[in-house]
Amino acid sequence: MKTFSRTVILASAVFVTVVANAGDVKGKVSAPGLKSAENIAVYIDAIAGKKFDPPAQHVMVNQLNLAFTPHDIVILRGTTVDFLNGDHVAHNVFWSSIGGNKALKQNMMVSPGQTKSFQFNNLGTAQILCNLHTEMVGYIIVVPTPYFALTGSDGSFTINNVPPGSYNLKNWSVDGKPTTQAVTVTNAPTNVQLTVSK
Ligand SMILES: [Cu+2]
Repeated sequence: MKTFSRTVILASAVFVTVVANAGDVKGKVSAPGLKSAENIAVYIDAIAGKKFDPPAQHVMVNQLNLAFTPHDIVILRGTTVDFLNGDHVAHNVFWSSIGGNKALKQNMMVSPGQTKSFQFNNLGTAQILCNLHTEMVGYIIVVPTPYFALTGSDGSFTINNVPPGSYNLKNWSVDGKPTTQAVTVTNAPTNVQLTVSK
């Protein structure tokens, strides 16, 4: 019996080491009054004195079965998004603002099989729509650091590899009010609880 519990403890210790690394900011968003705690963007706000180069890696948003797939993405400012049309019908992808700035509106026709790319150099959220299919909607959330995550269906999230330091943790959701909370990241995994409401 003694040997058995020892084994269990050792096994759990190994498990924890594997899933939780130093620099991981893990947490859970509770979203009272919101439609869902899923697909809430959680990110570390701009860090004074730190600049992040536009990533070479593009992110793809497919237009598949008359839906933007994935429905929501969070990207570092400067990221290029490839809008692929995986359907057999044309789509007219557009957004009327980014972060509320209407000067950043964009409109592009994407033929079946075609990809149109766009580099997002401004912070804020773009609601992407299609002129031809009113049911199509998605969100692109452009943030100032590469330290971001989207919540899962239960509101949980993990932001990986955050360097030790003190930061402001922000969030964005379709129907909630964005909040800011301080977070201190050390060499141990950090746990945070967030509440987002209307
Ligand atoms: Cu469409």
